[in-house]
Amino acid sequence: MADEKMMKLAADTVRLLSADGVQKAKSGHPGMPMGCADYAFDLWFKHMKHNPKNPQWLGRDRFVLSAGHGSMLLYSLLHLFEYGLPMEELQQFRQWGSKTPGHPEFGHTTGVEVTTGPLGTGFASGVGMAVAAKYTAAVCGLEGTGLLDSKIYIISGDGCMMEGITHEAASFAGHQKLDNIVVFYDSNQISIEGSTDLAFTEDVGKRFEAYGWRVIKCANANNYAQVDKALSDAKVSDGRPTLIVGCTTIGFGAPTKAGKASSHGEPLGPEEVAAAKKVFGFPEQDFYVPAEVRSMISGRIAELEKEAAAWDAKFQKFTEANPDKAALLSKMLHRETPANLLEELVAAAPKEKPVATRASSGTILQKAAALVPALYGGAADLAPSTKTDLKGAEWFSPEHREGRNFHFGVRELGMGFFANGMALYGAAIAYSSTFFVFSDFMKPAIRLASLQKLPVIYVFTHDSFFVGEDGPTHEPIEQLAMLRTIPDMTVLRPAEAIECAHAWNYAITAKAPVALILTRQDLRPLSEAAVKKMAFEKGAYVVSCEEGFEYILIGTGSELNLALDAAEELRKAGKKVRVVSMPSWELFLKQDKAYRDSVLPPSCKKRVSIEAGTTFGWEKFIGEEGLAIGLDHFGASAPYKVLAEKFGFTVPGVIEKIKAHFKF
Ligand SMILES: Cc1ncc(C[n+]2csc(CCOP(=O)(O)OP(=O)(O)O)c2C)c(N)n1
Ligand SMILES: [Mg+2]
Repeated sequence: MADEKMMKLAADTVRLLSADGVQKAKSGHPGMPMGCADYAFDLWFKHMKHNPKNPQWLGRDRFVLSAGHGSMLLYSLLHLFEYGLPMEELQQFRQWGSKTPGHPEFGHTTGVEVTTGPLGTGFASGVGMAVAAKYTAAVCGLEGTGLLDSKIYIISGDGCMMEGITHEAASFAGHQKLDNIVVFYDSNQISIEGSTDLAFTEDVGKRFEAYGWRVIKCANANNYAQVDKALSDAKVSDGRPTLIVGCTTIGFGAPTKAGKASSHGEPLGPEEVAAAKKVFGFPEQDFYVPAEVRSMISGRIAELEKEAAAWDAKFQKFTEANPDKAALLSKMLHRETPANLLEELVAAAPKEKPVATRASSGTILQKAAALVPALYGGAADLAPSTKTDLKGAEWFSPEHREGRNFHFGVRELGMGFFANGMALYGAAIAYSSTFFVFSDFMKPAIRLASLQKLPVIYVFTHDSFFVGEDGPTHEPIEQLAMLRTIPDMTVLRPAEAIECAHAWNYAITAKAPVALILTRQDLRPLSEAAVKKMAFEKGAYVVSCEEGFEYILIGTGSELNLALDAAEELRKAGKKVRVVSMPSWELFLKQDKAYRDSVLPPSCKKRVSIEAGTTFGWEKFIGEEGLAIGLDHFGASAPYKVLAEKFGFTVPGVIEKIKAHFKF
């Protein structure tokens, strides 16, 4: 292994590459990479299991840069460790089309395990990865084999520690004794506005001790021997997650800006960069990598490759000795689903009597879980209401890592990120559930799931004012619109049990985030004739129609029944009506114009949407002359039947609005 002098030279290379990258881009954050270079280089060189020749190697540890603004740190490491990120990419930092965007983006740059930037979110995603590593090892019989004992190495800054999300994630990780987590807290006591003393004075170490973490102090994390000792200690599990409180100097080595907020988020300036190079005895040349550093790292990469090859051989033996377990792991890793999943789920759906979609969802989920081993998840303390428990399955805990049900606790935001991390680890289609109104608490996680196109499923129940007595705090209004505005997110609001089976089928196979919006109140099943015509995957389809129809009523979820009943009433009044079920805007908008026009012919202007939520955005489907029936004010506390009357979500209420709007 390399000597201390070489380790220091390599760390200096990382910090100067980072400073150069930011300087060339004329934008970015040099301070954090310069401060963390010693720790990060030692981690990547000596401690972390990885294989640059095969970045997807299953046995690898995971590296999470929760302080995502320090992206040049990660890019410099990816470059030096030959992850296929050439020097030209470091020189194109933050430029259009480069592999080195401002913050690390999963799926964009090889070796980036998670998209980070919103502070604290990487930390929480890392906790999800740690869960997935434990769970996958346990269910696939790999516990204790050393084959799937990945550690999750996270770097967080002061900002991460200030964010509330870190509390939820650390609290959960401590409770679950996730000893495969090692967080380095880059305690440089600086953030954008200056010293952390301005706004943040708690003892973070004590806080984490209270969460049940082991806390290792590293008084000078710009010293090789000290960081190496901290890492060596951290790697040996004591049954708890580990926090290394590393005291660093932001902008370490910058002669006038080190230790100051001015090194946080802007280029150091050419003179300061040149002076820093002098400090470290580097030539003036930009993006300079000493030949001895290159060869030292190449040597290490070859060793890492050998270690991975040894793992492969061991894994091969395991596969031969345990074909069933190996097959299960493969199914999970590939997120395999049976070809007849939809038929199976439809068969499982309760059809005889009116049921709430949350209840049909619960029944369908049992079947789905039996057929799809990668599917697992839980609720934020609302499982009895969201119906997401898997019957007969254990609860995940330190004693039961094979537990397929998760008590995420009352931590919606944390839950959202844990699901992201589970999906990022691989081998998971992760679901999480809560009341729909609390999707607000999960928005940052949902957004990042969408940005990363992660296979996660949100089970959101109690989806409208029909919640009733709990009142306006618990009655979603604008949440549907909120979710529908997120790019790459699919929102499904099934109208009854069979649509719900289709929704689960879609969600499981989507390979991207999907929200299931489900009711608390019972919903009448569709007629057999309507079920035959069901085209759920197209986002909208005709449920009932008369020749020469003049009106189209569009219903989603619980309002499809209302649309059907109102149509009957209109027909009694001599009007010709078509009723459309529209469980998903996104899926409908993906259809070609011919299909869209066949469901909503442009010639028919008398269109009505009915949805128990804000009318925001419905113009897209009903046109300028159409009528959007919804709720553009908060709900109220009363039995839901009373609210339906008061808010006009009854057949007479709907008819009255239609008559007034279309003047007949
Ligand atoms: C959720 C969130 N809020 C605000 C920001 C903007 N921001 C980026 S870095 C930063 C300061 C972070 O301080 P620290 O973690 O100590 O980083 P350092 O200055 O030490 O590099 C802020 C506020 C962000 N990225 N994410
Ligand atoms: Mg800081």
